[in-house]
Amino acid sequence: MGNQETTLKFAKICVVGLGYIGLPTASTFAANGLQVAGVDINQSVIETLQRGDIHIHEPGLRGAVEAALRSSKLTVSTQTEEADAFLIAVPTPFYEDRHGNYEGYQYKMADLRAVTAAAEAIVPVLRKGNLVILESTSPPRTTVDLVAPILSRSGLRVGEDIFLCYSPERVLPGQILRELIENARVIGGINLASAQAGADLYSIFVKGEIFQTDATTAEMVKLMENTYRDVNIAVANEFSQLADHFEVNVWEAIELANRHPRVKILSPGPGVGGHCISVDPWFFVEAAPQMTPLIYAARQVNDSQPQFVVDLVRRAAGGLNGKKIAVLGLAYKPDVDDLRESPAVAVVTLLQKAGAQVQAWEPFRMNPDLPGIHAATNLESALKDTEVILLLVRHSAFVNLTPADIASRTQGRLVIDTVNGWNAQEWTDAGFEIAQLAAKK
Ligand code: SAJ
Repeated sequence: MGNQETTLKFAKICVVGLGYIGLPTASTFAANGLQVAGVDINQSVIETLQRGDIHIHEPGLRGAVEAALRSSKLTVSTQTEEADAFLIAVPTPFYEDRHGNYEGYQYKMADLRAVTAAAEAIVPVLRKGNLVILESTSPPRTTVDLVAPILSRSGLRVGEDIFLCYSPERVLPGQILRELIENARVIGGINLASAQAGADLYSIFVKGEIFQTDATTAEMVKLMENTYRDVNIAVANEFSQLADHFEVNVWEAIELANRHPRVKILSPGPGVGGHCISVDPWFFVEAAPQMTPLIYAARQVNDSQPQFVVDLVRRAAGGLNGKKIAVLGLAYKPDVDDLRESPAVAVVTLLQKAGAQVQAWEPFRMNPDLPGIHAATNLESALKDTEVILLLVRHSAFVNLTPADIASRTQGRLVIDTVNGWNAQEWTDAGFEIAQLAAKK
């Protein structure tokens, strides 16, 4: 799409949804001189922010939000306000209690109620010349078929009186503040003028390249990125199941295969979690179940990894009933506090169902508030009286634990490493028995 001059000026923006994306985006715009109204329907999020605290863990975010609030460039409330531009960054999970069916296959369905509510909340304050940008990961055509019709209830012509874009966030949790600025950004407008308006807004702080396209392409780009990663992790996980079957150390095999100049196999593990990669591929499956057998199969493989880990533990420990197991890590991936769709949580649940007594230690979430899961308050209490030490998340703090650190805290001598966090030889030398995700037995 070509460039087009616009005279849009952005003095004030309103960011709807103050989660992992909305809050860093709001504070970054504020740091760049814009007046930012941050909106969240969750009163406790607003109260937390107003007392100078923060409800999510992301390196550097606390300081950025504090500075933005102190400068009064960022204000937070539960009410959507008039602004020059609106960013919608609300969750798009799937329904827990509703499934689609295609020829006997069950698939998950996108829950777009938060996007709908956010768009509806903007309608009463919308003015001519405004720009609205949807950032939430969404099924193809959501911007055109869902958001545009809602905004047109304002009486303003979408694409003429107001501009509308889809621009996916692509930042990696743990590096959000840096990637927001440095990553390339795709801006999909419902027409050329909208794409240009979106590019004008993001160019305020984005240093990466900005690409303009149409809204549905931008939606697909986002889903393709995460689906690509899911499928690639699935093949790594399937390799781990094969390696287990053939009694091969999967980590060694992957390292050797990756010496090939065009091969880059990702890491197997307890599964794929988080609110993106384990969710987004379903948006394609739901939109076209008859065209997505590969994407569907990848989801099945990744979702089967927690059970594979539980079977590994059962074999290594000689049964699960009554076994005392210390689980290290509940987060969905290393060095984040996010437990959404976490495979580690799925492993704990399955272990407990099989009769194991699990104490889980998650240093990034002291109070994980997971019904039925016993979370220890520190490493000592997790390890107390344990028989098995099960490493599920490659947190830096866990990788740095030595055999001596564990030996001094427990009598347990069976270590199970599902993420290649520890050097097996070191643990064996220190008198531990170590089982790895797919290794020689
Ligand atoms: N995982 C593996 N093996 C690997 C890599 C990851 O098992 O080799 C697991 C992780 O442990 C985790 C899950 O996959 O459970 C997803 O982790 P991730 O680091 O791959 O991705 P996310 O979900 O934290 O962030 C992704 C990113 N997308 C891509 O890399 C294509 C990020 O850039 C997106 O912004 C984000 O999704 C999003 O919000 O969509």
